[in-house]
Amino acid sequence: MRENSGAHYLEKALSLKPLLNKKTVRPVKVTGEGEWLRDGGSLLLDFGTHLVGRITLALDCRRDDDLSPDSPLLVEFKFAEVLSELEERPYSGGMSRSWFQHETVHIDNPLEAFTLPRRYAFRYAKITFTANTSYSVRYAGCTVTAVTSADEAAIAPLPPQTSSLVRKIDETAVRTLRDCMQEVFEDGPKRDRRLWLGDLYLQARTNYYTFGNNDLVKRCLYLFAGLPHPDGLVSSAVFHEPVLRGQAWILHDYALFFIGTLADYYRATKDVETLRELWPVALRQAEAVAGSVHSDEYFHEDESIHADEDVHGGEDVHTDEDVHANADTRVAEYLPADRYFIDWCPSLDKTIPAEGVFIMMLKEASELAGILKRSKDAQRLAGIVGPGIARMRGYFRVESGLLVPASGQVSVLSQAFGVLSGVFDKATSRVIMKNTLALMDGGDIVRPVTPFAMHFLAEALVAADLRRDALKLIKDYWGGMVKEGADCFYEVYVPGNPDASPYGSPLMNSYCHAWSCTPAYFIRKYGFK
Ligand code: RAM
Repeated sequence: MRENSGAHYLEKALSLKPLLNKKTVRPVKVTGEGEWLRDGGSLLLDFGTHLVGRITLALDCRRDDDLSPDSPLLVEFKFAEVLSELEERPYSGGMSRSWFQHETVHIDNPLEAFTLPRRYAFRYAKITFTANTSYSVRYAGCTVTAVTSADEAAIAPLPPQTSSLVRKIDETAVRTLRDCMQEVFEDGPKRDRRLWLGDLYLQARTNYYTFGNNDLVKRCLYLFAGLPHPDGLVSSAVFHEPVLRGQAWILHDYALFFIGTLADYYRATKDVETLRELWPVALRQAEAVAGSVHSDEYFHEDESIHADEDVHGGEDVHTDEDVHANADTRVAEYLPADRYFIDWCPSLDKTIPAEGVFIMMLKEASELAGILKRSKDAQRLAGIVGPGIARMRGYFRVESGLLVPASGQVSVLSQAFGVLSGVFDKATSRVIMKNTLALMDGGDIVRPVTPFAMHFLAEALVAADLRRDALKLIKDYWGGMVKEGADCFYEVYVPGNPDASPYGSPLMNSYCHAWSCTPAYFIRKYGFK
């Protein structure tokens, strides 16, 4: 089998499948305990914190004539990560309602303990005995076999001076990551229970400072490498069960994050063998994404966002010479930003964030090429990234000290990814981020809606040497969820708007979401207290 073939990559991935650690957990509170129930009577179990696992329920039965049950028991289970998921609300969103954690089962022998076969993610379980049985049932006990591939013993204690809020944020972040670590790094154990590359990029970074399960990162990289699209781009997500396959979607930021994930993996492990094996996949992502910038197929003059139309005033640093200086092939004037995820914010102009991710990841690729002494690849990458750097410079407006695309939109994420691209010097980066914070404090600026995107804002603050502001952001934003009683960090969080959802209903949102776990990374890497 060839070293770089898909089959070889998949074989490696399968050999790294982790064993799951199991723990038995019981509810801390059972509402309805001691009551005899039937005909719509219900129990509410609270496990005290978030869990992922299978539930086993035991019941006592009573029939007036003291004979054993004469019909099956019909039981409806509703699992919820947060209590509001138990509210009865209409749902008309596009995402399948089969994601709701609802299960109705017939139990033929209610005298025997019953285990639901499917895994659920929850803190609460509402159990309703819906049928008009001739007998009643009473709670007799419940256990959950909680599963994770994370080793909780690996978590180092925080320094004693750490404040209680930071401690709580860290604990919530670590729990979020723990419950998303299963046979792969899942995005959310409720939904999508799938390995997404953008989520992996942030989970893996946090993992190095917490559970240190490097082989799980390696497994996930090999899974993506083993399931490429015909053009060599990796899928944005992999389903590892019930059938192993790559998802049809390609997102360019996610494909590029393959490079960043590999670079971080190498820095954490110095595993040069894996780096060498996966290098062709990493390089392909850079080339294929850059190729789509240049490609005629995608270049429609009338639809393009002309980066330089609006920013060509005298004050701009951008010149056509800059744009073409390093190009080794024909250069289009824009990145197809609609192929980038970046955030669920619907009104976001993604031009600058897309450019930022492109530059960040191409720089990572150049570093890896240097480590592998692949000078031709390094040269090629420098040629590819050059025009992007020139375009990024062109977005800076001297008069406002902000990065603005042709649409004129001022967004937090344009500033964050602009700074993270490393194109601007420290002083300019500080100006950009200070201006961003000022606008976020009551001004008019398009804000991120996911902790995924907020991560990059925090990282940009650190990159601009504004660590105090990064800590304040973590305390305000992720601390906001903690103060609202979160056990894990949510997929989407817009302070003051609990109904925010990309799926038409917060019922569909995941409340333990991988991409939200990065406070533990910041707290532990930078010693935030
Ligand atoms: C959603 C999930 C996942 C994310 C993708 C882009 O389905 O939240 O975590 O990576 O969107």
